[in-house]
Amino acid sequence: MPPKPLVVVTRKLPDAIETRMMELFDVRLNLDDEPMTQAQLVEAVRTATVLVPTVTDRIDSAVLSQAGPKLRLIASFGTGVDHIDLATARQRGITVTNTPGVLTEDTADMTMALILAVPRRLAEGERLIRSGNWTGWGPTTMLGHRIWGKRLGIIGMGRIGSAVARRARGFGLAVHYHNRRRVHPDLEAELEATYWESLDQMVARMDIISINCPHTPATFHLLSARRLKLLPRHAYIVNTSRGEVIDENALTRMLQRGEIAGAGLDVFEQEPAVNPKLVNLDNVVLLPHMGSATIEGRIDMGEKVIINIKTFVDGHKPPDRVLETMF
Ligand code: 8YV
Repeated sequence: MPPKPLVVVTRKLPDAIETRMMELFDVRLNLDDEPMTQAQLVEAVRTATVLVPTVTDRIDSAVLSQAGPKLRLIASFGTGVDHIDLATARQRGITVTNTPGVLTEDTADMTMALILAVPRRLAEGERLIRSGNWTGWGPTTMLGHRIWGKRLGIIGMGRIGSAVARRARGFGLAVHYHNRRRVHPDLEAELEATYWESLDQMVARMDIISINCPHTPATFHLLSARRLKLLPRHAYIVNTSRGEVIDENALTRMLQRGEIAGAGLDVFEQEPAVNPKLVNLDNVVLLPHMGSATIEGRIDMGEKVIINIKTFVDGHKPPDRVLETMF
């Protein structure tokens, strides 16, 4: 029997996934779940045939340039691939795969939860109870804003954006969107969605903005200080994609000054660091990057990773190959 390929997994994965990997491959697990240092990542790419990183690992050109000749596949555990230098991987003939599709519904649920939580002041209300300062119901206390009948502008109408739109319609939101390409007319009709070619034009007219596009060089600070200023003062922003899509400092300043009504953020520019000024604001709901954090989702992601590795080592094209041109 030929030797099994060495698969290095950078973080703790669900037990069922780790067990199946152990059956199939020669696996180096990270049972402590300590994120790897750059030196540990370099050691991993020098020795492994397959690397299984996550969003917390920076697989940049400095790491990849030290990869050994055995490294053939980076089977990332997650959908976003902005932590991997795809160009360098391609130059070195390393295949990159991800786990699309299986975290769509969970991430859309979390997006919807934030769309509800921020205007309805869910976290503030919860904090009030826990503080012991709640003095009882009042006709004008804890008033938020109605969701029903408002306009939602979705930036990035891919799988997750569409899943958010389906949920949003059930809550009486009018769906608007901006995307690199206009979606198929059938999908637009199903979602009764209004397409905006101009992002500037769209953001200036929305009540709520949801970021659902990937982070790429083209979407870095897509919501720049200039563009954020176009939003109406009563608007809310929700981000379950990547922190880098919004200029976080500019957003924080606007939230502090009341130039925008509020924000629901599951992702940040310098994770796990969160701007302390954001933490002190009442009109924000902050979550620790848990959009796809369900046990079912994590197992599905792990299954995809296994399928990608197995098909690759068996000499076939893995189903979830990532090409630079996709982003
Ligand atoms: C994952 C995510 O938890 O898949 C993604 O792109 O942002 C997250 O929901 C994480 O990336 C796992 O690596």
